[in-house]
Amino acid sequence: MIASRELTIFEQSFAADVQVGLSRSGQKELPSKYLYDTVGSRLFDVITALPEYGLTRAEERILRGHAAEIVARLQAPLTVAELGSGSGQKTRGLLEALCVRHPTAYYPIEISPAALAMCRREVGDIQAISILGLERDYLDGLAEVAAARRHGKPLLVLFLGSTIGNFDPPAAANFLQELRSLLQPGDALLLGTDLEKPVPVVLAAYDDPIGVTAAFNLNLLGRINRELDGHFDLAEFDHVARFDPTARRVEMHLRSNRRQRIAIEKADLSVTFEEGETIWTESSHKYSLADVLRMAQSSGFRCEAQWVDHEWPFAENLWIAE
Ligand code: AVI
Repeated sequence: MIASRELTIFEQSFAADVQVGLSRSGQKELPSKYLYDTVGSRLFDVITALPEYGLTRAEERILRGHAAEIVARLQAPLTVAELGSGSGQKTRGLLEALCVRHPTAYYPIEISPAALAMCRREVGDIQAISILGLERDYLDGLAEVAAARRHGKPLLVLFLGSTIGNFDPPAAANFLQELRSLLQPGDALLLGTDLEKPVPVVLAAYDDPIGVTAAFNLNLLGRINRELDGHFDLAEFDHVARFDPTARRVEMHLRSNRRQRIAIEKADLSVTFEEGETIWTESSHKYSLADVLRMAQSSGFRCEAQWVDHEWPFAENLWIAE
């Protein structure tokens, strides 16, 4: 039971997730969504600029190089909803190409108000765009956009950056099916997926030599200290990136470098870590092009086109709701 006195609703669910995840009898886990507080979001932005992390640049190359071609395959006019817009930087070229063709309403959907503000600054000067930011969970925000659609105007949903890879496969399948259920036949989804690549390349992307990804991961314990009165000593945990070849995913863990007991006051929890025991904090699945086609089919879409970056294997996939 978590003491609810003086906890905000957000703190209560954060505390409950921490309590469940760290009390597991086997592998301890924390949900990766908590990596993204203000500090974590800034660190993630730095990750996207690291030479070892080619994912974001690959997607930017595809969107820049093929914006006209992508737009030519879409109906006009349409409304754009972006799930997790981040700064809006990589979407800019695509939005420009859409707005040249037709005035376009753009709904960035983000739980972070700071990201929404950044996104408005980044794309607000595009001619003929109207921006309506929604501070919501992805599917709640999308449901709102879909409910407000006028005269059957088609929707383009953007889910970029291979964020789908942070869901485990059953959760990804559920998410895509729910997303599809909010759409009408003919609506489009542009989905970014990071592709399989040599294991050393993947591992370097999630364990960079200057330690930005380590800081991003450790910040989760810092956040528990700050927001839930935790007592983690960050120097007693190490960032670890592992590749699981069967699941085809890279995993981030935080490994306790000694036996220790940690109290987290607002989660009403005192938890023991053995030396070498880890907390699993994130998975990032890597796909084949065939995986993406299968996912489209099993969630009620057909894959209209795939654009692949060969410098950093990454695919931008245009799916049409059937
Ligand atoms: C947001 N997401 C797609 C990133 C990824 O590559 O899985 C998060 C990340 N974690 C560590 N580095 C980047």
